[in-house]
Amino acid sequence: MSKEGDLPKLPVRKLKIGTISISLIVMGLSLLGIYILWASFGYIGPSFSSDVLNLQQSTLRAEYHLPEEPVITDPTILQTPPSLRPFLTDNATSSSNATSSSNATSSSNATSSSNATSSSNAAQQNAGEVHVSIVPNSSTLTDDAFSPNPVEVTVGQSVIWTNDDTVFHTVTSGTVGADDVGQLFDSGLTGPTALTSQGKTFEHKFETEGEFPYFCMLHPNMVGTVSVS
Ligand SMILES: [Cu+2]
Repeated sequence: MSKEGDLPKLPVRKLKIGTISISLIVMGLSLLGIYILWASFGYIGPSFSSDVLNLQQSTLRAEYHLPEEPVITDPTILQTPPSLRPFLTDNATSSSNATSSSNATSSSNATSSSNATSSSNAAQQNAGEVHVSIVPNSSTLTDDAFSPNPVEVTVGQSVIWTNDDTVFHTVTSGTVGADDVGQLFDSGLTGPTALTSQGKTFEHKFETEGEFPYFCMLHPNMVGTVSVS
């Protein structure tokens, strides 16, 4: 036992000290090199978070032909976490009382008229406007998310979309990925026409004949058509 233990000890210890000291020197020189580079050039990488995320946003928006990121100025929306913004109620979003009351009246009008839509479409066309409902749970639907679909109007008539769902939707002209998305009409992601919550309405007057497809930017599976004759 003692012979075996005594003999190999000396060379092993010498080898270990050599390896460790070389490692320490290499590590020290590396750190010194990094420090010299940092001291002479400073930080030269991308400043993460905002810069990189903004770049990603604009690149992806360009790739999918989405409009520029909207600048949100409404303090109520800014103070709400993005994930909760679809659930903003009319009371919460109303920075002015006037908007909430007008929303309330328009929603009551819309519900009564959407009931009427099924019974008499002709009566509504006389009024110069046609109502389309964004039906409840429409985020899971496709060409039945908007009712009626396709909606038929004559030149000069307006279509009024009412969000009868409880989540945020958009009514955006064009088809997903097309170059002209939102050019004809777009309820948008912010602003007074944004269909952020139940009862909100968006109106567009159709001045030319044609078939006008539209969709929801937040749920591109939701598609509809306005047929103008
Ligand atoms: Cu939607």
